[in-house]
Amino acid sequence: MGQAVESDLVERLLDGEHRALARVITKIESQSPGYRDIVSEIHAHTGHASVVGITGSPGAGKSTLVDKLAKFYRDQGETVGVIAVDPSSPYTGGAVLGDRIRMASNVGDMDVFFRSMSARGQLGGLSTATADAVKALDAFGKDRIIIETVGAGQNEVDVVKTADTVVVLVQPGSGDDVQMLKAGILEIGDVFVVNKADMEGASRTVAELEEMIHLRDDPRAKLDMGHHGAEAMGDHHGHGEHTDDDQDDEPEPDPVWTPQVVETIATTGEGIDELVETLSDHYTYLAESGELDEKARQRAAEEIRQLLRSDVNRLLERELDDRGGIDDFASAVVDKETDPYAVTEDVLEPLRECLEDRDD
Ligand SMILES: Nc1nc2c(ncn2[C@@H]2O[C@H](COP(=O)(O)OP(=O)(O)OP(=O)(O)O)[C@@H](O)[C@H]2O)c(=O)[nH]1
Ligand SMILES: [Mg+2]
Repeated sequence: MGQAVESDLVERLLDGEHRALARVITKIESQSPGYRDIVSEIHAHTGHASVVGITGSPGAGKSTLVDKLAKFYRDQGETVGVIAVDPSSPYTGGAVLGDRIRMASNVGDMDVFFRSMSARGQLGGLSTATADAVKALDAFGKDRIIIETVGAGQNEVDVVKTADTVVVLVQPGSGDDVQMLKAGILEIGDVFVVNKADMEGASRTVAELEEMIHLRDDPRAKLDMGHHGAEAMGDHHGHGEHTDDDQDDEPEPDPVWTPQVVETIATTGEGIDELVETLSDHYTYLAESGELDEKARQRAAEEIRQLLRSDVNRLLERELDDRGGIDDFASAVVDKETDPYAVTEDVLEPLRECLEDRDD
């Protein structure tokens, strides 16, 4: 019976019914019974959308930029789905956020489907839920999917990594922002956007970013930093002099992507067309270099690992409960009746035996 309801929901989603799409994402977000069957069913219908992840510090202008991007794509006749992921707000369990209708410029235009999702307690749960929601939008038939998430912690990195292209939004003037990028986000940014280019310090921020990208992509530049000696001699481009304009005439032996820096004023839409073009260039690069497929494989591997971890964890919790809960074990450890290694050995024994038997 439940199965039939789910299949019907999937069918309606595939038929392009927005209400079904919203319900599926709600089920994914709340991990309500049957959501796994739904995601399993829609999986075969995915793989058509291009997915952009946008991250950056609070108030950098992500939502404003996403609105403009969505509008741009809509004006080109493409359909758009937006998921705003908020890793900081704790999931309240059961209470589900309604679809946020935020985009003033796009209200009533259901081809821009907007949805917010909040964090769940368990580790990695949010990136899995995001990936599943992306699948729902993809299977529905959205051409463009945009994921917006605030911040630069591991959670956000994981969330944004579910995208094909990662955009990091920076606002000018705060050197802190650029410093913050060193912690993980710089490595995964394909396109850096200096938004609020109408404000002071934008060109300086652009220069700082380009410098960091240069150091990241040219190991020799790093060597120069370490030893001001022999290695630097053969280096024909000293760090700090790198400009983006002269890279067109450098033929590359392998297709490599050098992260681009784009300036925008999200409030007026200035620079959006350049951003769209850069995103398109990156997508072309991904497709032609084979990285698109490679990324898909890596994502699938990560999804499998994540699910295995959480499912094994659940089995272990159940096993612990069956054995009277962890408190008794803990007390026994404190009372020196046993120790954590021995407990672990004991609890896992049946599993280990089972796997070893199968190997024989
Ligand atoms: N001057 C100027 N202000 C901007 C620009 N882009 C966005 N803003 C303003 O910056 C503020 C924050 O914009 P949002 O789009 O909400 O920023 P956000 O990154 O989504 O913020 P959070 O989701 O809260 O992290 C708003 O008041 C915007 O109007 C810009 O290019 N120039
Ligand atoms: Mg926002």
